[in-house]
Amino acid sequence: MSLKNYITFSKEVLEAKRVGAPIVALESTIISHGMPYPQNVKMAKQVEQIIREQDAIPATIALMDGKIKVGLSEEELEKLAMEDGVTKVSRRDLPVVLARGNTGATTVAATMICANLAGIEVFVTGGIGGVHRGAEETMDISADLQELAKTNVAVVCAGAKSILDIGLTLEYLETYGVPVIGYQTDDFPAFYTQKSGFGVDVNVESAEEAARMLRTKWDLGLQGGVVVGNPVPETFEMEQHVVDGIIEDALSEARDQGITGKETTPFLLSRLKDISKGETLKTNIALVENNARVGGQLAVALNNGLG
Ligand code: PSU
Ligand code: MN
Repeated sequence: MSLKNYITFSKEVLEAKRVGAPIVALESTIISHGMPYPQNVKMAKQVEQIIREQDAIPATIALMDGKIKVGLSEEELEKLAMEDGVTKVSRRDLPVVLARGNTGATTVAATMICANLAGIEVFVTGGIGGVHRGAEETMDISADLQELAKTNVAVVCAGAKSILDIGLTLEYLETYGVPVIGYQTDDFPAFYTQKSGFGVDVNVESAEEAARMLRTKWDLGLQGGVVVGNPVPETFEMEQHVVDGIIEDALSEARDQGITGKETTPFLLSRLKDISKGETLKTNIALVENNARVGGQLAVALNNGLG
C-alpha cells in the first residue's frame, strides 16, 4: 500500500498544504497521558488557537481507525482526552497500533515521524523525553532522542524536566549531532523552571534566526531534528527547591511501586501534579501555550523563506 493509504488530513490542514501555508504539528500523548481531563482538551484547543493567531495552521496528530490523522476534529480531541485505553505510541508502537486500527496518542518521537511524512517541519510540545536518571542501570533513554537524531523536524519545547538527567540528555544530543537552540536564553530550560544550569549550543533572539539555522542544516543534508528550548514565562515559573522536592518524592514512589518502561513518564507527571496540588499542571499548560507562540512564528519564518 502506498503511504497515502495510511495518512488522512483534516480539511484545515489539507487546505494549508494546498496553498502552502505554514503548518505546526502537535503531539497527542500530552493530551492522553500528560494531563488530566478536562484541562487536557482545553489546553489542546487553546494551543491550536494560539498557533492560528500566529498565522499558522495547527495539526494535532494521532492514530485512529488504522490511519495517521493529521489535524483532529473537536470530537477526536475529546475522544483522546477522555477515553481510557488510548495507547501511548512511540516509534516502535506505530506500525502495531496502525495495523490493528487502535486509537493511539503519539509521543514526540512518533509525532516527528508523522509530521515528517506529512511534510511538516515544525512541531510544538511541552517537554522532550530524554535520558532518565539512573539510565546507567535501567537503560531508560527515550526514543525521542533517537528520533531527533534522524528525523528532520524542529521541536519547540520548554526543555526537559529534571525527572530526567538533563546533563546526560544534552550529551546524548551532542553525540547524535542535534543542535540545541535556546530561544532568548543561554541556559537550557528545565520545563518547570527557566534554567537547568546547563548551557545551550546557541542563543537566538528571534524565530527568524532559528529558521535560518534549521534551513541551513537541512539544505546541507544534515539529517535530524533540532531542539528549540523556550523557557516557561517567568510568572509561571516554579521555585527550584519546590520542583526538586516533588521530583524526589515522585521518583521514589515510582521506584517503590516498580514503575518502569513507557509507564514511567506518565506516572511521574501525574504524581507531580498531585503532590504539587496542581501547580505543575498550571505551569505545564502555560509553557505549552508559550511554545505554541514561538512555534507558530518559527513555521511562518521558515515558510517565508527567512530560513
Ligand atoms: N513530557 C511532558 N509531557 C508529556 C511527555 C513528556 O511534560 O506528555 C510525553 C511526550 O509525549 C514524550 C513522552 O515524547 O512523554 C516521552 O515518553 P518516554 O520517556 O516514555 O519516551
Ligand atoms: Mn523510556
